[in-house]
Amino acid sequence: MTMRLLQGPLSSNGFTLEDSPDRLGWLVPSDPTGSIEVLWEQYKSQGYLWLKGLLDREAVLAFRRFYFTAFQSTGLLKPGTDPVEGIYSNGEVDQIAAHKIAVEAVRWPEFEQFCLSEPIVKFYEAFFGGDIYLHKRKIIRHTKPADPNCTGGHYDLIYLRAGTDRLCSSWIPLGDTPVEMGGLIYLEGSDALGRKLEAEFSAKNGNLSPEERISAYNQNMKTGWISEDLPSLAHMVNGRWLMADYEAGDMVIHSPYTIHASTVNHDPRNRLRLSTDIRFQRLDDKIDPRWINDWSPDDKL
Ligand SMILES: O=C(O)CCC(=O)C(=O)O
Repeated sequence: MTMRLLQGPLSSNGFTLEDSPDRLGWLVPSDPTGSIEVLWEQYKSQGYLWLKGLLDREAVLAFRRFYFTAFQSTGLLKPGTDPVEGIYSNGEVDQIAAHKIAVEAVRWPEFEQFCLSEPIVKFYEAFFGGDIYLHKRKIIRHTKPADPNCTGGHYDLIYLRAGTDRLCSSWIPLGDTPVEMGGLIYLEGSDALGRKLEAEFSAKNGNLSPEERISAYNQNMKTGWISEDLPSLAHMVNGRWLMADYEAGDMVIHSPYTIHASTVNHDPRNRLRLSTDIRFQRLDDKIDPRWINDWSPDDKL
């Protein structure tokens, strides 16, 4: 892949990422049509797979259009612009209406169809070697330009520890998402660190009630995030945050122990970042019962 200069510093929750080759790098793309054995090897060694062009670009953009069209009456989008562009209005948004649509969106049959579209299902059936299960709790996020609040550094098992750890998260950019738009970044080689942290948390959580023990917000974890201070996390492991210029049609999968986060959307065209994150596992593995319902803002996960 071609390296390029960033258009400005990357920041997340008030912390600026160090722009040095020791601290910042690029995700390695994978060919989704490659052999499953090779993809498994890559997944095990990297903790993620950036599956270039797995999905039909037009289908992804059609869903982006469908999603933002639903928000048109809320003031979220710049008047007179095509919803597929997702250009933020910078104006007043009817928060109550927008919230209602966001809650409905994760329940739309069109969203479920998108998540279970053929390329995704076929990929996971081959990857898991059998019948698969899509967690009902599915998330769609839109991120406004310049919003300083980002996803802090975490690994997903913190929220999913009442089921199997043989699961994969899919992060799907719903539209082109160059680095400047604040897509997901990954702490290189962090699957091993996630496993170590989880073992430490399990030991600490041993004396808590069963309900508390699996909670991401118990006394030993507080927020579920390991840290908002992404530069310090990179220093701690003497490693790099890996970023990518995602395109509509890409899907990244990551292990439940791989540490990831997001950065501020600094898109020069003022586009909203739109993405979904959904989780798959083998049908016959244990399913975390807290994830069998649609996402809702108060589901405490
Ligand atoms: O999109 C984001 O900001 C966070 C997504 C995430 O944490 C995930 O895919 O597991």
